Amino acid sequence: MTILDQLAEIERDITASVSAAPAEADLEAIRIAELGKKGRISLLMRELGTMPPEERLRAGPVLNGLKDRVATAISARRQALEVETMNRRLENEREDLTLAHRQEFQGALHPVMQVFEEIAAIFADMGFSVAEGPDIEDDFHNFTALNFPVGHPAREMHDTFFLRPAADGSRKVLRTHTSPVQIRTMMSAPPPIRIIAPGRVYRKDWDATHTPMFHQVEGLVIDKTAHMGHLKQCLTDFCARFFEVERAETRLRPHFFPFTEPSAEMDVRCDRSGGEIRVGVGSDWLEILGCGMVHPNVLRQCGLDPEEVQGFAFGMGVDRLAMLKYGMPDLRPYFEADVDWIRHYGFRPWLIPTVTGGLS
Ligand code: 2NL
Repeated sequence: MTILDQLAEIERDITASVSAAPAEADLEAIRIAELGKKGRISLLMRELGTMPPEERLRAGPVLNGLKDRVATAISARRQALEVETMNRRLENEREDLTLAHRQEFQGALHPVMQVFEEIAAIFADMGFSVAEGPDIEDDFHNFTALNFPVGHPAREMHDTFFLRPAADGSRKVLRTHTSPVQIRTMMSAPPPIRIIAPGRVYRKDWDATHTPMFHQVEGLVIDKTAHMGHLKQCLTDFCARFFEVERAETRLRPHFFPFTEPSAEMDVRCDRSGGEIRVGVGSDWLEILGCGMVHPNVLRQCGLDPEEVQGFAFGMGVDRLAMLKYGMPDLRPYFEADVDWIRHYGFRPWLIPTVTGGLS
C-alpha cells in the first residue's frame, strides 16, 4: 500500500469517527489522537524526513491537506454539536411566559378592607361622606379637643404611642382613634356635617385579642336638630344592612366617653345557639359600637356654638366586626400575610359593595 493509499484510508477513518462523535468531549479525544504530537498524522509527518526527495515532494502537500481537512471537519462537527446542545437546552429549559397570567390565585382583598367598603357603602346611602386624616397626630386633635383634660388619666388609659418630643417639648402621637379626623372636619367646614372616618389607629396593646394597630370607623353628624332618636335609628338601620338582615333590634346601654354626653354602647339582638351568630333574632345581645351626643366642650373646642348646633357621634372596631360577620375565629392571621388564609377569607378586589347591588 502506498503512502497515498494509506492517507486516504486514514482520512476515511477519521472523517467517519468525527461525524459520528456524539459529544464535544469525544471530538476533543479524536483531535488529540489524530492531530496531537503523538497522533497518526504527526507520526507520518515525522516520517517525511526519511523519504526520498520526490516522494517527500508529493506526500508533503497531501499530508498538509489532510491535516487541514481533519481540523476543518473537527471544528465543523464541533459547531454542529454546539447548535444541537443549544437546541436541546432551548427545548428543555423552555418557560411559558404566559403562565403567570393563568395563575389560579392572584391575591384577594383583605376582609378588613372589604368591611371598610361595606360600611362606607351603607353610610354613603344615608348621605355620609368619607373623611380622612393623618395617622400621626398632635395632642390637641387626639386628646385636648376631645375633652380629655391635660394630665387626665384617660390619656394613659389609651395606651398611647408617643413620638420623640420636639424642641419645644410637644409630643406627637400615633392617633388612638379616628376622632381627630372629625375634629379637623368640624374646624374646617360649617355644619351640617355627615361624615364617617375609617382608618388605622394605634394603641400599646398586644395579646390574643389586641393588636398595636387596628381599624376603626367613626361617624359624626352635626346640624341644628340631630338627637338621640336619630342616632338610634341611624345605627339600627346600619346594623340590619351590615348583617344583611331585614330587621335588627338594638338597645342602648349607658356608658362613659369623655367626648360624648350622654354616652352609650349599642347592642344588637342575636342568637348564638347554632354555633354561629345570627343577628336580628334570638335572646342574646352582641355589643357592636360606642356612641353618644357630641359633648358641648368638643363643639366649643372646634369653634362651634353648642347653643346653635348639636350632633351625635359613634365609633366601631372594624377588626371585630369582620370576625363576627365572616366567621373568623382568630384576629392574629389578619397580620400574618398567609396566602392560604387570604385565599379562604379574602374577597374579589374589584367587586365594590353597594347597598343596592349587594354588600358581600
Ligand atoms: C368605641 C367608641 C366612639 C365617638 C367614638 C366622637 C368623635 C367626636 C366627637 C365625639 Cl369628634 N365623639 N367619637 C363617640 C362615641 C364613641 O367610639 O367604642 N369605638 C371603638
